[in-house]
Amino acid sequence: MEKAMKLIGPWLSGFTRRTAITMKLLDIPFEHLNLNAYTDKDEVRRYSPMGKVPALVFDNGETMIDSSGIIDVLHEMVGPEKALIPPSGPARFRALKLNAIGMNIYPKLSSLYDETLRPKEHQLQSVFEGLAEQAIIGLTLLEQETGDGWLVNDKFGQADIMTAICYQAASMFILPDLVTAKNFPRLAALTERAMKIDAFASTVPHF
Ligand SMILES: N[C@@H](CCC(=O)N[C@@H](CS)C(=O)NCC(=O)O)C(=O)O
Repeated sequence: MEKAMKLIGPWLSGFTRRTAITMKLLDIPFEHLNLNAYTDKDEVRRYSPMGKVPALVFDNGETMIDSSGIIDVLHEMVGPEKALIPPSGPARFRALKLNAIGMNIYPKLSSLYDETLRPKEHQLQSVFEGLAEQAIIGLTLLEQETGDGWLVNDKFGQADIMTAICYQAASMFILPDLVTAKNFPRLAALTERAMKIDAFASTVPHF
């Protein structure tokens, strides 16, 4: 029997989550190891020596970290027809451009969370505000690019996945007062559409 790949990381990590959603949509079976980079450090390092998640252990035993590289390999495995990003041209450009905005919003949300872990006397309001401002600018850019369907070629793909992951993390957990359906109606609607897709809905973290 072929050995299933192992995906290491929790759904609370948006990068792990996008990798899992991709694997589910591409029908690539995997075993999920729900290990947290911070609270399960030693176990994570057995697979991912730097302690980063996601890490994917391929069926040949090799391990890769970083969701972008992993997803690139997964897309190559299934071929351009099934890949969740257009193979070339303006549609690919748009997908990469919008996905990159999401990929740069998410670390701001993670840093905002990390700031809350500091003792109050070591927290800086200016740091909170700076990070929140950058996240909001990114979400505003995505809101402006969102219509009634999916973001690229009206096919659910990588840009939609990262956009909806960012909107959920911001609205449900990190910036619930600022990131609301009232302020970002198109992102809220896009996320609602994504929630109808099992691969997406089945990976919502317990915020
Ligand atoms: N660019 C990486 C980012 C991965 C990342 O930062 N993961 C976080 C969890 S969301 C992590 O591993 N944190 C632990 C650490 O940096 O030590 C990717 O796309 O996979």
